Amino acid sequence: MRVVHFLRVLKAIEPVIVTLMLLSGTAKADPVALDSSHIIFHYHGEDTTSRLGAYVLGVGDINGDNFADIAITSHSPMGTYIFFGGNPPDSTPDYFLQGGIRISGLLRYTADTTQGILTTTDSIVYLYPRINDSLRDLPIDSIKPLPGIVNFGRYVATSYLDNDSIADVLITASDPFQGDIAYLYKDIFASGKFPDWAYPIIHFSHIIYGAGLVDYNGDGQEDIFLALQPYLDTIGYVAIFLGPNFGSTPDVLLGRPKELV
Ligand SMILES: [Ca+2]
Ligand SMILES: [Ca+2]
Ligand SMILES: [Ca+2]
Repeated sequence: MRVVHFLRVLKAIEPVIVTLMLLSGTAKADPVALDSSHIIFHYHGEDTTSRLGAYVLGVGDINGDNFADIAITSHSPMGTYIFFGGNPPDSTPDYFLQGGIRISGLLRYTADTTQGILTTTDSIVYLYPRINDSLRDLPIDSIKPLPGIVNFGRYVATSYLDNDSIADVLITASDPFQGDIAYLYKDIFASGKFPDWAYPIIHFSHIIYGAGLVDYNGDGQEDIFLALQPYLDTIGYVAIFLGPNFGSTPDVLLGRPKELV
């Protein structure tokens, strides 16, 4: 019987502590009603500089036991801890992977592997494959930015955008002379590793402060959203590019409600 019905991140309360809670089938999905007796997983970073939990993600079931597994990034040491879920979940890391900026969920990223996860560090996106219900300790491939581009992989979002069963990847980066850029790679580890789509910020008008893939208009096709914080421009908004054929300008701009300006 599967006891744990879902995994929920309660909070990353301090820079160096990550607390997770698991709700059983009899518990209500109301964080306000929970007390410390429900906290069954608690992990501290190595010290106050670890910045543990700047990014926390349920990455899917790596070890094939039907429990979702947990990824927690750390800046010191720079990398990502993976904890196998369970009842209770593992309280010591099962893996420590290079890449502590971002991590992706468990998807299929190449034609010759079943699944894997992506991590980012130092402007490189790494692929760790999942083979026989375990992760390889070393990445089998990586993507580096185009020449002159920095902060590659500050945001990474993945989904299946087309019908080839290979995940497609949205990655943000920065051009030091223009501003941030969003790239979309289809079949990221093939095709010469060049992006299939790009949206560059011009003249530092905005900073990309969030990026992801979501079916915004409910047509069954994933869409791209970019949260654009004002920089030299004075107006911030969320830009949405509707799939499956992404254009060079946003299809929808979600601005700040006028009554709040
Ligand atoms: Ca698992
Ligand atoms: Ca694809
Ligand atoms: Ca859509």
